[in-house]
Amino acid sequence: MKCMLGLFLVLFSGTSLVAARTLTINNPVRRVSLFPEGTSVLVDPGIYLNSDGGIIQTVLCKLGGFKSGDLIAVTTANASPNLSSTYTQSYDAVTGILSITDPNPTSGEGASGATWEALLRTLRFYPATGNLSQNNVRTVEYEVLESGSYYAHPDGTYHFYDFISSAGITWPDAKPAAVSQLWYGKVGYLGTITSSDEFTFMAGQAPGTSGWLAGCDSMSGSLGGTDGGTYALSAATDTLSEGYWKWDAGPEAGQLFWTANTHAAGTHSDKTGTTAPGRYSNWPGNQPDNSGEEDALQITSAGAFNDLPVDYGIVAGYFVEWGGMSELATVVTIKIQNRNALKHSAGF
Ligand SMILES: [Ca+2]
Ligand SMILES: [Ca+2]
Ligand SMILES: [Ca+2]
Repeated sequence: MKCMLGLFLVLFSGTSLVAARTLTINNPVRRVSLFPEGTSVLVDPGIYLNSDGGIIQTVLCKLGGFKSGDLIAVTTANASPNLSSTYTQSYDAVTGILSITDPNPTSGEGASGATWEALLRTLRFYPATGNLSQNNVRTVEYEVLESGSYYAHPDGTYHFYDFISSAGITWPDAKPAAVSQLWYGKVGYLGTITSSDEFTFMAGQAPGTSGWLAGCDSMSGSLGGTDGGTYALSAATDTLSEGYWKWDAGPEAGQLFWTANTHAAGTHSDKTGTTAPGRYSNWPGNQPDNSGEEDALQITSAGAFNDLPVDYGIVAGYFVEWGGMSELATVVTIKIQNRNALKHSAGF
């Protein structure tokens, strides 16, 4: 039986990418023969990886709509990427995800986008025997993960981070600015930190650089609880919420993470306090000090929490976070469709 497969390549590109490498499919529609059965095919021998962005650590190739026995893998049969001496690849036959990792991306060949591009051009699809004539669609979704840009959050989703340089930006301006930052179409928010691991990851986006986080102790709404409130710059609000530090963005919006032990209305000596149960803080011994009137949270250039005036004019920028994603960012989707099925497309 002669079998023919047509490859239909469909692009779903993101918008307003932040420091991200992107993949572009070379040929949106092409057809190849997979005869005889057992023949494999290069998914896209001309795939293009742009030269912008950070150092690539991992590329995930997710085979969707796959049948038991399907396989995707990279091979050096048609290219000679230097990465071949260092990369590892692992295919999960249950999820259909191929993970290709450079174990030493910062000093190895991972710094070269051309090397990764050459390797990805060798990605090959091996259809399961006996499934060529079935009316189904295979997809291959590429996800390029740059070193230090993503974090498997304890909430079970992936979170992405970046530091946006914006010298002198105030906290009230940084908060909406973070929302205007998109990661593959996902809306960002001013950074929130719920663990020491996340602090390390967040601060690692800009070592030695000061930047705003979403913490605030000038909140409207309920006091001291675990929810409610949002930033409000008014003397009355500040008096009531002084010393109660909450996150004012993201999934943690309204969560209390720190209460000053010496809190009292109008009292500003809140250097000693208590991290709320299950929350995280990273104040040094002399902070927060509410020196003058400080109601907004930063990571200092020394790598710790500090409270600052909301309109403090010499912070270098802000940390933005994208969270709650059930999957990693999608770069490209390729549909692999049985040619015969085109004649009966109502089934799709
Ligand atoms: Ca967070
Ligand atoms: Ca304060
Ligand atoms: Ca301070």
